[in-house]
Amino acid sequence: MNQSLTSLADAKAHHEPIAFGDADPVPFVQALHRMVRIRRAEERIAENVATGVIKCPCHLAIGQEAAAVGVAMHLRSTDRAFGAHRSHAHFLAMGGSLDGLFAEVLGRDTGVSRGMGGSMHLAAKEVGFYGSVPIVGASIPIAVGAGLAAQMDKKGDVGVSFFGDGAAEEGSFHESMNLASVMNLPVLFVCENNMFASHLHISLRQPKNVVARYAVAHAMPHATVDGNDVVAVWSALNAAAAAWRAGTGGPFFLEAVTYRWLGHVGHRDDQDVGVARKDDLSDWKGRDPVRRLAESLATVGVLSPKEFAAMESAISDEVSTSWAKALTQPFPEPNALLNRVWAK
Ligand SMILES: Cc1ncc(C[n+]2csc(CCOP(=O)(O)OP(=O)(O)O)c2C)c(N)n1
Repeated sequence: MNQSLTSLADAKAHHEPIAFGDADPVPFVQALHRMVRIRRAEERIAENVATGVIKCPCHLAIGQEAAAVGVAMHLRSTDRAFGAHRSHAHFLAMGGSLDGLFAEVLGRDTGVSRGMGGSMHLAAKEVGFYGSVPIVGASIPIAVGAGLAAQMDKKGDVGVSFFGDGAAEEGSFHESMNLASVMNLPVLFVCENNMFASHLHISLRQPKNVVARYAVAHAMPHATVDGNDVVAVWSALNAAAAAWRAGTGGPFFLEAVTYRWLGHVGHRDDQDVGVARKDDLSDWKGRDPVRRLAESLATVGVLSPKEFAAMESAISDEVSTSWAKALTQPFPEPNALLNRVWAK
């Protein structure tokens, strides 16, 4: 395989609108809706981290929306997906409740983890998002267990793990890849390669910037795509998803090359903590997954700029209403701290 990301890692490349190829553009209107909803929700969270209204650490995925949404377009509520510390986008892409997310980051009792987990402990089992685990690499083996369960249940479901390039440096990642491969488990490994682990660029941590080389080592089918191109992300999974649903699918490794617009944690852009960010950030903003998709949909005559503006405005209203509601929600009772330590 090509051991370098070449133009996929180039901030100045891939600014053009997205090509649909053989894909029907119509379902991507819904994809755009989900991506804008994630962006607006995270912008609202960022503002409230900045003012101190939100007290928990929040890792934002602004700029990475296409990877989450392109994968989620293939998923169904009986699948079991797992995320990590940066999972607002996965949760919302799969259809998790905006009210539940906002209440959770505000520590309220109606949050998806009853206000006990904050930004990094999200779950929405009703849509197949089983939980996010902020210990880097920790949820990857859990997704493999979900893949084993799916294989035994024979209903064509898949276990899914979302993680970053930094997580590929954990032992659990390699053990998980090996087991999924040896047992031919239906597991989707989604590496969002944003090229940073906290503040360290991949060029300072790894001999190569392609994470999919580990899929080669584990004899696993794989694809490395522009993670800011939702059609590319979706297309890369078509064959694997068909095989899972037919009950014949094994593991697949998807590397979505992307970039986060904000820093590792919080609302700042962290340009001062890495030379690459200072040089790259404005160009990566030009590779905006939302703008590129909106332009493509306009070009093929499926969503006009006016309709897109109306979509954005309706989403902004929904986000404002949901945020205002979350602020009125009660905090948990203090004794809940003890009552919820063990599951009964
Ligand atoms: C086992 C473990 N080590 C270190 C940390 C601290 N930590 C949190 S996120 C992170 C970087 C993760 O990078 P990556 O997996 O690429 O995800 P990204 O933040 O880029 O989305 C680190 C080192 C942790 N949470 N867990």
